Amino acid sequence: MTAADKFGIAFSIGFTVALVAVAMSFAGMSQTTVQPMPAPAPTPAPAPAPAPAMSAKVSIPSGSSVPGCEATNECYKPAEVTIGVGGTVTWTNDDTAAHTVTSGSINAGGPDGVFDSSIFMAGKTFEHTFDEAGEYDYFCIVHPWMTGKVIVE
Ligand SMILES: [Cu+2]
Repeated sequence: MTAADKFGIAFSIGFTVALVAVAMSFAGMSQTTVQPMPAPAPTPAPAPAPAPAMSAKVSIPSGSSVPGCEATNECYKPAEVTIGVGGTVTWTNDDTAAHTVTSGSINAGGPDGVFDSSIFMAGKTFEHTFDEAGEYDYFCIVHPWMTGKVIVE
């Protein structure tokens, strides 16, 4: 084997090693240059439930002193309101007769003492602030077919 042969073998081995090194470095590079997965589209945050109103108005409509309004649940309008804790409901007597807004149920023990307007006249208002969550039935002592409900949440 001549010196040139030895050189050729050495060169060939060296060249192969260099090729492998280059290939490995490419492989390494290809790993380090992999593009990160695109970030998933942000999921929109669920919309928070709308906060309940902190006040509501209820009318005692004309004619509610005569039975009949209960057929369509319109003795108080609206007959059911929802407010947040700490909210206030204002009732206005839009009838010509006197009425009450009395908490409780005429079919379940009558007045429960949570609130009571006592009799208030045409054109007057009564309001009550609700500091605890719950469902509050009420009625009119004078005209017990008149019923309504306040939901506090
Ligand atoms: Cu009444």
